[in-house]
Amino acid sequence: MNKNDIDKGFKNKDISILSKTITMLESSITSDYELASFYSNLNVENKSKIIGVSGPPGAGKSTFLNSMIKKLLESQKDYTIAILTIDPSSEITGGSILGDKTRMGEIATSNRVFIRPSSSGSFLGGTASRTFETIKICENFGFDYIFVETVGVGQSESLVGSMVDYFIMLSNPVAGDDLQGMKRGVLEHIDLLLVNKCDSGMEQKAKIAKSFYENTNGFSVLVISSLTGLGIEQSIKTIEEYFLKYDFSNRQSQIVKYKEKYFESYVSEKVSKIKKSYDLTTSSKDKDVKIFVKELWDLLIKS
Ligand SMILES: Nc1nc2c(ncn2[C@@H]2O[C@H](COP(=O)(O)OP(=O)(O)OP(=O)(O)O)[C@@H](O)[C@H]2O)c(=O)[nH]1
Ligand SMILES: [Mg+2]
Repeated sequence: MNKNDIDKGFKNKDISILSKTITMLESSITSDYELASFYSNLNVENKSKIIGVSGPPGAGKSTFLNSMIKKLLESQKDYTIAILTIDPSSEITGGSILGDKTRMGEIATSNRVFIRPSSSGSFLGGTASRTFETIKICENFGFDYIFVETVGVGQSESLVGSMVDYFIMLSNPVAGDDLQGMKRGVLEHIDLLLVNKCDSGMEQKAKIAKSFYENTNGFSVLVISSLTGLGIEQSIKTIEEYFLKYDFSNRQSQIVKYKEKYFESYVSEKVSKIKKSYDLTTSSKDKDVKIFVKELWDLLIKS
């Protein structure tokens, strides 16, 4: 596939060409990667709404996306939607991705929906780097909405938070449980917290969780059930209201913020890797520090 094919495919909204372009982006063949990444660097005026959906494993992220997007497709007859699913704990297609597709069965067959697992590299920031480029390719392709589903595990989540316009966190209907384990870097990204599974006897607990979250943090909180549909329309309304006021010209500064975060986590991951091989109780001399920095430098240059 060459540049002409991709240009033509994007113009004709050919999903199979989009799919192949993302595969090229994930390829270890340099020329493939370079051609595909051209489309992630295009600076076109685009209005895709980019939304992160995160939360602990099993919180109901995929089920929520399924019921919310189903409603969105019904109400807006011309919307096109991309869903990227990331599982940082697994290589390319393992983990919960099979579960994600199954849970999104009702929308997966729509020709207005594109679902794509985002591949992971060996490095956490690497995962996010590919995901960022995939988002940009989807943006250039021209989707109205791009959703990024990510399992809530600290650092990668915070990186995803910095690359989206709106960040939704799903939580279980038990107050405090999920947020306690969450890093501060993640909390600052949350725009909307959804207490899911407010059904089958959990209604009271979910309401207590809602007021707990509302009082402790500054973001909006809704109780929902992705199974019964409770609160789904309200969720869509909240998201759409946000985008009515959203300044898309902020994108550039958002990209800079994401890149800062990416560099930081890239370096800090390398630092912790080397730190493990040092006995910090004994090595405190300048000489040791220099060796440490030299090893860090070598590691950064090599990767
Ligand atoms: N009772 C109830 N169960 C739900 C609801 N939403 C999801 N579930 C169930 O929770 C389980 C996990 O749902 P998923 O949508 O796969 O959750 P997830 O957060 O995408 O999971 P991972 O991608 O594996 O992290 C499934 O058995 C769902 O049927 C809900 O609103 N109410
Ligand atoms: Mg899922």
